Amino acid sequence: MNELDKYLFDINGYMIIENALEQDETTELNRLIDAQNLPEPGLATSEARFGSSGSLFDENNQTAGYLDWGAPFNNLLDHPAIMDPLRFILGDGFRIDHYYGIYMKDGTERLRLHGGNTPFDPPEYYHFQDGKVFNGLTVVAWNLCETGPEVGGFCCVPGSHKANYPCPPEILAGHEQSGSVVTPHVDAGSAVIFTEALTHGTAPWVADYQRRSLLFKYSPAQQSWGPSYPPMPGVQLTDRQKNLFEKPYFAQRASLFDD
Ligand SMILES: O=C(O)CCC(=O)C(=O)O
Repeated sequence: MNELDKYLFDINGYMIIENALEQDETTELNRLIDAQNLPEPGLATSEARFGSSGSLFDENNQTAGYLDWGAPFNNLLDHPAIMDPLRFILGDGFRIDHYYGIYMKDGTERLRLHGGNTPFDPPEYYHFQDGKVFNGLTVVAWNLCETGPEVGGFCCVPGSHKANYPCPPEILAGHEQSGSVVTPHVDAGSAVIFTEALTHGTAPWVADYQRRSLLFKYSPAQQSWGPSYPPMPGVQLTDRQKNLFEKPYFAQRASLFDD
């Protein structure tokens, strides 16, 4: 994170890490998803999710989701391209809170705009103090295909993580037609990092290829968004990857970094 990256994240509430993955990494992730023979995505948001880390609200329904589908998924957990941005956004000791995939077919509906600084939502905040940013739940969305204004996908109201007024109904209703909502162009292999304090959602999908994104949601060390924690997958993990599965606590937490 150089000074420009910090400035832009502070004013926008999101950033794009361009071409974080090599093309063969994206191809392999897509191949592993194909191998699952998932049902066709539906037109409703509820039918456009896959591979989640179990139920957030049911302790007895905890599975490892797509992290059980092979090392390429687990390599994304602490991919070198995201670790410095996440340290800047969340501080050291952040943890994987939950994760799921999004797949959409031509015609899959939008997801309403949500998040935003006002009204205040305790686990989803953006705060600046003592020369540092502090954030709650933060998302790394790995794009396995191209998304953007022509086709749909992630959209947001840039800067709304600092909003002092609730998002007006004209913007909520108008969504991507409103001039305030941006659907950034994001290439396959790039990652969008955004604070959940940002007003964001999904623009409807209108492409002849399937949208695929892998959403990893991280919380700061001391916090959990949901009542359950994702289980460690049954594949070999590095020590640092294992640390990301630590339960929420702050005191004496191991660093995720060598320096
Ligand atoms: O389409 C996206 O990438 C945003 C999805 C989202 O905000 C959500 O699943 O809560």
